[in-house]
Amino acid sequence: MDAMVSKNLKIFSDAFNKMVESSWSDRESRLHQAVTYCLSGEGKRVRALLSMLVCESYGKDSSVAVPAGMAVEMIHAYSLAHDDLPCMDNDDWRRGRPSLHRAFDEATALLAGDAILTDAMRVLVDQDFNQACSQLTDHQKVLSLRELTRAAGGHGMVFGQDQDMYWTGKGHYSIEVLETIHRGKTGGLIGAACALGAIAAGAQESDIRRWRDFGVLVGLAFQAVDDTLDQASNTGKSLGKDAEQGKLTFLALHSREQVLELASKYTEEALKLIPSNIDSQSIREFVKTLIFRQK
Ligand code: GRG
Repeated sequence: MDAMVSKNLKIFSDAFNKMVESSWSDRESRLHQAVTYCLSGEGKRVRALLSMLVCESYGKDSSVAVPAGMAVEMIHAYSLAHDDLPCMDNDDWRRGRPSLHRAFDEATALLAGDAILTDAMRVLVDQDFNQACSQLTDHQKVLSLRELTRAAGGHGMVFGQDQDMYWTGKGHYSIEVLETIHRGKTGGLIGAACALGAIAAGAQESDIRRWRDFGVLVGLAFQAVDDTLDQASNTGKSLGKDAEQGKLTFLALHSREQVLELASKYTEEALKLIPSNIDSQSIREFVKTLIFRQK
């Protein structure tokens, strides 16, 4: 792993674990135990790293983007927990251990997801809850909340999930339908992660827009590669679940080689959007490694 990436991963993990520990330390409460379980899973933290690397490309200290990383990782974690519920994908396994409703129960998993979603907004604005957000101005907080709620709500991730469920098992669909789903489900939040990193760096509006579009394309590439890993045994998820459920995936429309080619194409398109007057080498290298990941 690149030194810049591992440095940021350590900064993020230390701050995130501290926030989880201090905010949900009520060991008697089942809800708090479930929230802690969900947030302490072994995720790759790709979204947080993107926020921090974008911020750092402006020469700013990446710790300014830690609240952004926390918020996107929390929304991501809640979405995985709700996605695993029996009424959605019904998955028993996540991040190499029992999914949240299997470790607790369905009602607790639903409530823990609700709590994490709501508190994802709180980590950005409430310094009594998360000291790290005191580095952001009020304007940056409002911009971040707008970006995040647009990406995660009924016109973003939740819409993508709804479309995914609608099309699952239908057996006929096009690349356009697939892209609409994944722009919402995966691309939107990754786009927000990048935009929030730019907001934390104090970038101008045109740059924030570029980073959002960059992230959406990186998200499409990320999803395409994720689809090729459905049969891999080291992802921490159940094996072959997409194929079993008749999921709408890139692999259902193309060969594995074509899907990986498409992922490279999305990434190339994304790289063209990076503003030219900054030092973007680390983030460029990082998004390229995402195409070759094995989990
Ligand atoms: C339930 C509202 C709601 C939305 C769910 C994001 C999502 C929508 C469902 C999760 C399942 C899924 C396959 C999402 C696609 C995005 C994706 C590739 C998730 C896995 O992300 P990683 O690989 O996971 O970054 P880790 O565990 O490393 O954080």
